Amino acid sequence: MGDDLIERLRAAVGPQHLLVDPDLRAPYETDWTGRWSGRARAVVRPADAHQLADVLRICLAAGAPAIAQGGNTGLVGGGVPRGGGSEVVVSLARLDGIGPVDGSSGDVVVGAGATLARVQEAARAAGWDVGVDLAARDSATIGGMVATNAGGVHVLRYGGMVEQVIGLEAVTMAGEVLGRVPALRKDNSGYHWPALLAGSEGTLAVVTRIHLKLVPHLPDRVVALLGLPDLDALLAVAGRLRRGLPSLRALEVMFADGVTLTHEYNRLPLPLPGPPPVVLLVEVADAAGTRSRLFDALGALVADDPDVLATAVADDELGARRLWRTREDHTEAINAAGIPHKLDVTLPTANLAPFADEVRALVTSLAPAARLVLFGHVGDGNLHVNLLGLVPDDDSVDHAVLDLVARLGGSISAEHGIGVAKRADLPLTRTGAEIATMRAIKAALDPTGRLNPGVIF
Ligand code: 2HG
Ligand code: ZN
Repeated sequence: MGDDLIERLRAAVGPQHLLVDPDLRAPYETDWTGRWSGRARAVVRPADAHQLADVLRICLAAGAPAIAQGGNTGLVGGGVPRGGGSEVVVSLARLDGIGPVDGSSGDVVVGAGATLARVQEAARAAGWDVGVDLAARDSATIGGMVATNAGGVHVLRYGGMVEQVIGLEAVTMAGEVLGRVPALRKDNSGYHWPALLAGSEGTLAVVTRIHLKLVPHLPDRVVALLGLPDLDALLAVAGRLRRGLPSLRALEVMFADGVTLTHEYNRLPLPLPGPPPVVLLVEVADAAGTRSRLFDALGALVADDPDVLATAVADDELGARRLWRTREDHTEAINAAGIPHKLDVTLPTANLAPFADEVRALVTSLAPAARLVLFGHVGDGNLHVNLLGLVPDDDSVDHAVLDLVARLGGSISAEHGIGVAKRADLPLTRTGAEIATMRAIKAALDPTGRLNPGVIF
């Protein structure tokens, strides 16, 4: 592997899209949290699937590992280099086309590098919306969201990313194209590429185009923050809201310490005094003209609930956005306080409250100086465990937390993936036979193991 690789990549994509200068490479070499970082041999930015196939073939011929990268908003180190300069980062940023929204079937074909926010904008302009939404929408790309099977804040209503994908096109390390776009709503002719590639974290093939199923745009929404005494009470209220509100779109949990940290960071006034020990964010959304009905329905369920200590409700868009800041600013507030260890876990609903109690005790006993911030998508049983004040390279607390998750019947990743952060923990929740089968699938698509090596396994 010599300069020949660089020259061939340069010829494939054009000189301005082959970045070798350290300053130009830098934004692609460190993840958003600052925890995962490495040196790339080069960053290459193909314009389309053909150039991408050339790039991958060139890397394969030179024996150079290739790492696909979207918006670089991943949280498990799966999209940045980790070696000492042998890997080529392949940025999908230029594959950012957005096709016309098909108003009759409610779908759209987008390039892997299109950001979620741009696709949302295009969909909403046509009366549709993307079923997945998340705080990193301005940077996160649809391709990256498929590769990680992203979740976000509307999973309880629309499912995760894989459920939005009608079909996709992807390129293997050998430069072969898999899948077709546009795809067919129904197609049982053999293995389903979206099911295989969603959540494969760039280890099997690089997604280039996605045919997305859209959902109706629901311009009227009401958002409420409910203060509660504890997680058991929150889960009881959440159950009543699920049953009573067909328009329910989000159920998010926060705790007093995280809410305080977030508001010290964003400097907005606390929406609920205290703040209360546990805060539930509720969003209901429906078609235009339903806002007051939504407001009344939510109000009727919450008003006399003996568990609810305090309420803040917004029935206008500005107010709704402001209440969401309490939840969505958590990630930035945590990062501003230090480089966190981030664990993203799911638990069976019955074990959410025991987990929340036990994880606090566990962290206190193992790392008394560490700061634990918990929040997440309680409607999906998904908690984000953020640990501040740990030594960056010491994963012992992380392993203990994930071990607790496994003992309580959970999963060590709900929506962020395994990346490099949790690969040592995969056997906690996957059997030897499962991991061997995953490795066999990997070997079938990428026999020499050059595509995003070291991720998942
Ligand atoms: C969210 O739910 C994201 O906001 C990020 O999944 C979670 O920062 C985190 O731990
Ligand atoms: Zn999340």
